[in-house]
Amino acid sequence: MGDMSDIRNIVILTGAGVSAESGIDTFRSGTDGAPSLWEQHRVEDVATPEGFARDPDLVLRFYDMRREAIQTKQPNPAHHALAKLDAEWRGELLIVTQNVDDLHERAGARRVLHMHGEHLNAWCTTCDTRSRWTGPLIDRPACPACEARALRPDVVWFGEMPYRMDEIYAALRRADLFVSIGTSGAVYPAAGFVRDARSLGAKTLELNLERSQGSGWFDETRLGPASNLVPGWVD
Ligand code: BJW
Repeated sequence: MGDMSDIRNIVILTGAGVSAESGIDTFRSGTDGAPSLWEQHRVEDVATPEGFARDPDLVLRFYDMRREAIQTKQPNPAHHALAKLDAEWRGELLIVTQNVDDLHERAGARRVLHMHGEHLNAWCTTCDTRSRWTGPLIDRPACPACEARALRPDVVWFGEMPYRMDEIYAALRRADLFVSIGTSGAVYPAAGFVRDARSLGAKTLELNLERSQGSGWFDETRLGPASNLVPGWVD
């Protein structure tokens, strides 16, 4: 993917691997996609509506803890390189991130779409309002709009529809290049974007620490840490 002269529109998909070197844990490790554990719970058990219904305190504690941790982390060279590309690229560009952290934005990227939601937002399940989330959700703060004590993290759990899919597919249809960075290819629909992009005529490039479940679908896969590979690709 060295020659970019015939590329005008780019879609970049990022996953937990792009934030790993900022000190934020990934969800799975290795090519078998084995889940990491949080207090003996699989992420698949805490990141579901059923898990929330079963034990809301456990799930709220998990998100309160992660939100607090993320605020102490800083963007790494991969986020900065993507922000630079975003600032300089004159064609269409969309960074579709599965991450709920705000490290792309804190690095200065503007064209970012959070398909799995954002840690900084709470969602009122009573009146459907999204608000910036301040104190811990475990304390059941009131919704600023309707005052119900029914806030949950504004993130997409298994079985829920990821956000802004129409915009994502519209961008994939126009893309000349699809780049996937630091994602295991274990979670759909994001894991299917490479096939969608390919069948729509885009070139496809994967940047990942190790081969992923989707590697076979890419025109090219480069292996290494994102903090090294992404600046190398952008420059
Ligand atoms: C580095 C690195 C470094 C590390 N440098 N790289 C059977 C078949 C197909 C689908 C399904 C199925 N059964 C159920 C489904 C659907 C389900 C699904 O996919 N399940 C799978 C488990 C099979 N999906 C859903 O339910 C989704 N909704 C849905 O499908 O709705 C219907 C629909 C259909 C069609 C169109 C539209 C809609 C919703 C999925 C929601 C996922 N939510 C989570 C939690 C978000 C909130 C939170 O953060 O807590 O999203 S789960 C978790 O996984 C999180 C992530 O965004 C997501 C992906 O993880 P990611 O980013 O890939 O991280 P890891 O840890 O898996 O991988 C890290 C990678 O980085 C690795 O490859 C490392 O090598 C690499 N790496 N260090 C570079 N330094």
